[in-house]
Amino acid sequence: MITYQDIDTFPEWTTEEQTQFALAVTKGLIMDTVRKANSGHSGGPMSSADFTQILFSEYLNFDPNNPDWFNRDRFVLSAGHESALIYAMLTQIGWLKSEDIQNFRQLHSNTPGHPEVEIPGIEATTGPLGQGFGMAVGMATAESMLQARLGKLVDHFTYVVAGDGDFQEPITLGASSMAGHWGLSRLIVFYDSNNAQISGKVDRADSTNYAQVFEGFGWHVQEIDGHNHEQIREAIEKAQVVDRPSLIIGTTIMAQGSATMERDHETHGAPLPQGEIDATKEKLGLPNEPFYLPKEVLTHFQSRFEKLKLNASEWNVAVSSACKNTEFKSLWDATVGNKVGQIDFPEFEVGASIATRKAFGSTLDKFAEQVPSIVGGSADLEPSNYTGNFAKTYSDFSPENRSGRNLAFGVREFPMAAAMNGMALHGGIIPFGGTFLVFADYERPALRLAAIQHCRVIHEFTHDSFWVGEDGPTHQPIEHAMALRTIPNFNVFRPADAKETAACFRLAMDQNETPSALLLTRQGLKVLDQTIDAAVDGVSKGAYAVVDCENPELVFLATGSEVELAMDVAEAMNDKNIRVVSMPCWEIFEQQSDEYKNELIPKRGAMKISMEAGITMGWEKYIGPNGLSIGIDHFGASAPGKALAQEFGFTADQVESKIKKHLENLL
Ligand SMILES: Cc1ncc(C[n+]2csc(CCOP(=O)(O)OP(=O)(O)O)c2C)c(N)n1
Ligand SMILES: [Mg+2]
Repeated sequence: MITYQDIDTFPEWTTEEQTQFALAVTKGLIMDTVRKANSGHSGGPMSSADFTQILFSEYLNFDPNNPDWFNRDRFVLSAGHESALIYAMLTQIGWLKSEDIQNFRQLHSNTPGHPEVEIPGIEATTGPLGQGFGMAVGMATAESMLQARLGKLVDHFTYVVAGDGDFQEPITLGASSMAGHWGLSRLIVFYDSNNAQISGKVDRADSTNYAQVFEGFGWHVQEIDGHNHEQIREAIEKAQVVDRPSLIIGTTIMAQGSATMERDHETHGAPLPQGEIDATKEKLGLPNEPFYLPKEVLTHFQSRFEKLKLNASEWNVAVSSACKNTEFKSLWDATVGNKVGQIDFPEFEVGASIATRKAFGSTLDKFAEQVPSIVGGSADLEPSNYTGNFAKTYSDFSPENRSGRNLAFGVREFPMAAAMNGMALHGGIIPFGGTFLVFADYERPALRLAAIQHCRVIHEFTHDSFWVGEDGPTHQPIEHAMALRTIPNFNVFRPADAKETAACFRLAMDQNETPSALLLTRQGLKVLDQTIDAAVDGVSKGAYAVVDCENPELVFLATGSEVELAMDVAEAMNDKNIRVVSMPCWEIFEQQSDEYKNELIPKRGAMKISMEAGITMGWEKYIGPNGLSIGIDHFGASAPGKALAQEFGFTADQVESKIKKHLENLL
């Protein structure tokens, strides 16, 4: 066996010998990284290492000088716990330094426990199993959509490494079904099938025939020995040319290469014992030296770099040349360049009764004409979400119609939300996705990951309260608005009328670092008597007065449909000095100056009353100890919306008497 002692003759070794040694070095790095942190995962990275090393050193297209190069292949480590593996790759590329991997899992290091998107070379934050897979489907979708519109300047693969846990998560199945339906032929997934997971052998929990399942989804499936390098290369090359998404199922061995712990599931989430590491290094022909990474291995790994750099610089020239055409340039700037300029708004007649979901549809139609990067669709609630006109105008994205801008997501809320994150991370696209607010719970893990990753995604959540009516308690959101507000870096908009809806949509497009949810009504709401500019101005402060007075005795804080209610109550109580505040977005309001916040909602001297058709928990923040919350702290019921409003105390009369009673009790 060739060992480190022969390193001087490294250039004379066969390519396979060089690859084998580089792989041994990678395994050494993985073991040392996890050992030094005394925390992390060793077994999985070692079983996925063959595929990943070959992919990175022989196939992956990137610009060594620029991790953000737009046309790079995307690589998503869906098995995020295998982070030590990707950090070993990034160290060999040169985007991470040896110090970085020695700081694994430490505060402010470039090598956190699970891959985080802020790190150069990391495409997506992964760790919640299955979501990396879902995001990769979104990236491959974005690539295909952009290529249809911009040509071969967008032309790359999306690779995934996924483990048993990813495949057991149902989101993977939903996302794969979408990918098969859309024929995403540039998506290539390696399944590290190592028959080990945290609690033991995989066959304790799973006997699925994934080859059959994925063939059923319309994928191209190959089954290989995941440690056989020739089979890996052949499988990648085959996967690159087939007309369907590809699954390469690699049968692998947990902790492959270790001295005595191969196949042991206990290696999943722990450093290998130092004695085992020493023995493994000896077995692999490595010196007993921590973080051993000889320059010969780096040179071997980087042997393609000149070619890769040339390729990227030729691409830059091709972009400049294509952009000489002004029409192309404006499309390029609007998509890849992420430029959203001045946009015209739809018009809404003051006093007309328009459901905010319908206003969303009109706004979408108007904006989509002017903003080519808007793409998206509904999780099979097209008529309810009012995205049908968009679908008709821009047609469904499909294998035959790559330039379609509508995504018929089907009833796949969680895969939809994860794919939207992938599209946003890919860039060039502003994705939107619609469903009922009550089903935001189905998407929640992806909403959270959108917020963590600073993704600009726009979620349209209609049927936003008990006002849904007859569909009953299963379809009536109660805790949802407040539950969404608990997610950090996540904007929850609940607009009061059609104009506010358009303004919220516009604002959401400018939130480059923050996901947005628009909570919209099924029922009609009166269009407020203000200009669109006033609505934009008001919404951009998060909260503003729609009925104002000086030195208010009562301040009503209302969102969405309850703004109209608040205005009716204020009119009925016109013997009092009342300010009505429409509060479409708490998060944006919180970003305003203290002066503005305290002026609009005085801390003292005025009684604050919140009105929102949702749980009251949370409103204490604004109403203070003596305030009153009009809300609903129990599930709804099946009946017409108006009957429910009566039943749940949401008529102006009932609210007025509650307020009066509250005032009396305080005296
Ligand atoms: C959604 C989700 N559930 C649970 C976990 C905790 N978890 C991390 S890895 C893992 C086991 C995964 O097994 P496998 O993919 O086979 O990884 P291997 O042990 O082969 O490295 C679990 C349950 C998680 N990260 N995400
Ligand atoms: Mg496994």
